[in-house]
Amino acid sequence: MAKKKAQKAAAETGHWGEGGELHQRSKKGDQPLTTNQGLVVADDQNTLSVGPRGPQLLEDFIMREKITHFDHERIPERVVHARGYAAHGYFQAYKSHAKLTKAAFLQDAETKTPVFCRFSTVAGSAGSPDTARDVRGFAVKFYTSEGNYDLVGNNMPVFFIQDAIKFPDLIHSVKPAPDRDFPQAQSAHDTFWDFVSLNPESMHMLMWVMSDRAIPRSFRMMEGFGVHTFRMINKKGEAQFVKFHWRPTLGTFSVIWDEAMKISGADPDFHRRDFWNAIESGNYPEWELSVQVFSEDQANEFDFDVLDPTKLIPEELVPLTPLGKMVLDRNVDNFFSETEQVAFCPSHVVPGIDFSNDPLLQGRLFSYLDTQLSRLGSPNFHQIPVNKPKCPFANFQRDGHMQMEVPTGRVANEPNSLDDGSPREDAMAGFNSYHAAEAGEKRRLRPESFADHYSQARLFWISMTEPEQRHIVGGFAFELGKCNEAKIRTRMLGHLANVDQSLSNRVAEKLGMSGQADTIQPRVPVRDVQPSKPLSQYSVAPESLQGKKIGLLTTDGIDAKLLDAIAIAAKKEGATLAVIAPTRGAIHTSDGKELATDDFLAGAPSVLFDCVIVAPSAGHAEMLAGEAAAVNWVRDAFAHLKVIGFTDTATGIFEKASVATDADEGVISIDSSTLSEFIKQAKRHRIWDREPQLRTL
Ligand code: HDE
Repeated sequence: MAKKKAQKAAAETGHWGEGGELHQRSKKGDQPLTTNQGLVVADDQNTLSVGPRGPQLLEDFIMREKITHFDHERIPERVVHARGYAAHGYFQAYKSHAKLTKAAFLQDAETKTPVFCRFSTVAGSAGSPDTARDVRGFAVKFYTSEGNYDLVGNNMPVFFIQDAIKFPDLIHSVKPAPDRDFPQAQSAHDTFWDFVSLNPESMHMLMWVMSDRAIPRSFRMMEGFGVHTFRMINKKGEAQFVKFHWRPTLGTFSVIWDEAMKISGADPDFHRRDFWNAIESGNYPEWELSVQVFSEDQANEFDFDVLDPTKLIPEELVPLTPLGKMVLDRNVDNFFSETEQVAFCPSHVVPGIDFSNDPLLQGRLFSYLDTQLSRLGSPNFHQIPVNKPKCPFANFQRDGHMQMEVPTGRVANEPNSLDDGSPREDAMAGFNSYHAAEAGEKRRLRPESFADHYSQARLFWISMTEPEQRHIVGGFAFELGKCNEAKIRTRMLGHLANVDQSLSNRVAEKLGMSGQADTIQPRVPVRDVQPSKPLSQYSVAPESLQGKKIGLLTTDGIDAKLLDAIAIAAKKEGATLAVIAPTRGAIHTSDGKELATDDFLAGAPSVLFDCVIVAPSAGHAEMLAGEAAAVNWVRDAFAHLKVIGFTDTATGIFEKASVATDADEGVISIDSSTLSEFIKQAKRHRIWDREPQLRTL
């Protein structure tokens, strides 16, 4: 009996080996630890050796299997978009879109199509920080009843180049230089700006990349775009051109550049943590999918070419038609199996959706399958669960590395007369390419209709609010300031002058290079353009705290009433509250209750929050004011244009931070009964008017 008891205790708490190592043993009925062959492992702590201090034996197949598998854990990261994060969810159409397309997943409002959606940065490696200045990938795999449809887009509606043949050059220019292997995850260096300044077609995209769009607040607060013109085809065979748009329900928001750089250090996982936590807490991110629908005749009337991926279609010209909603409601079970192994491909289409002749898109139709063959190591990667269609699929493709299926029967060809059960063609339900009439000489020739590189860059610039323009100027000045070659800076200033003279002048001034812009002759005259409001994220941003994070810096003895009031207000607004104290252990409220903290001061600077409150107890206010991290909390929050609430006890910290407690409407004295003004201001996201006083250059 005593022996049995001792055994039970050992199984639960572990058993200490001769050398003081812990052996945890499986309990009866539990899955024991096994090798990959199913052999139960008796000891996972010690390699087989000759005596306890003797040489180890090659015979130890258990140790060798484990180490061998570990040695091969890594696969090549994606050559672009290596850093990414994904989740499962569903897409549901609002109604039937049968007039537009015969795609099954858009025929009614009842069908819920499972999706897998991956967001990414482009330039950085898999371990690079989330808040680098970059384009974000926005790739969605729809597991439809007619096969997988992949909409592999970005968070910007245009691209750097017009022809796929330039993609390797573009990417080589932005990636770390081949000799020194830096800088990581940055476009702020000579090779990138040398390349783009020699490719004026990049100008429109550069405006987007230097804007706030390149430093999103959250994946949940990003727009998505299909970029290229695609076709939708209905049952009658009628085709229309479309451009795809994803709009986040929460609105489109960004951080400030100085903040983005600091977040990179404070929390390199800022976006993935935000995304994971939102889904875990049931705040499922949502996007509306819309299309701009236009005919070929309409397209011929536009003063830009819809096949040119450096051009967008202003919504004033073609408004959005909403199709349905995507909700992401389930985090992955395993990052590698799902997020890393997912293979998106623009050529994964379904009947009712087809391509256009956009030369960038045509190149992409080749690249993805090709790169995935080497990344995933086998032509059978479609059998990996995340890639596998959820509808039946069957063909005569056979064998290859890592064949997971066991195809039966002796026939692996068609036509055949030996197996009546063989999969066969279906001329009606099958995919039929749109019967576009094509003719022309076989040549390498860029269309003349692609030659206007500045008008839409200008359209973007004049559509921005003043703060957004300031940030674009700051973005260019920062990036060009990191270029050592003066000729690259003067060349870029010349291009910017073609976009807008004041833009060029302002960037030149910030660089200390006024009057030094090169003269660059546009290939075709720059057109007169009218502003397009939806291009500006802050002209249309909702005033809301939904999905945002309030940081509360406090100490032991925090006013319990105030804490309650903040927690209630945060909940009502759909925001998250994070309690930050000087140390990580629990603190006590003024009424003696224990309060768990969410993080500690040194590990949670104010850059991690959308708006902040500083509320130390009277007894600890002086101590907090003596902490540089607390002073920086206020200084940074102010510099990042955040709304700051404070209690009387916090004024010492403000003095040290040289932030006036009556600086502007975004610095607000609060107590438990006067929170509403703080909430009202915080809903504005940032106090834009504060910026010119803080950053003159
Ligand atoms: Fe990609 N792109 N791309 N791209 N792309 C890849 O495929 C490529 C382009 C985009 O989360 C690669 O599996 C070429 C535009 C996203 O897994 C590769 C060209 C747009 C993702 C590739 C482009 C994109 C990729 C690398 C120029 C927006 C990540 C790994 C013709 C419309 C998908 C992989 C994910 C990934 C090639 C340009 C979006 C090498 C040749 C334009 C979101 O195949």
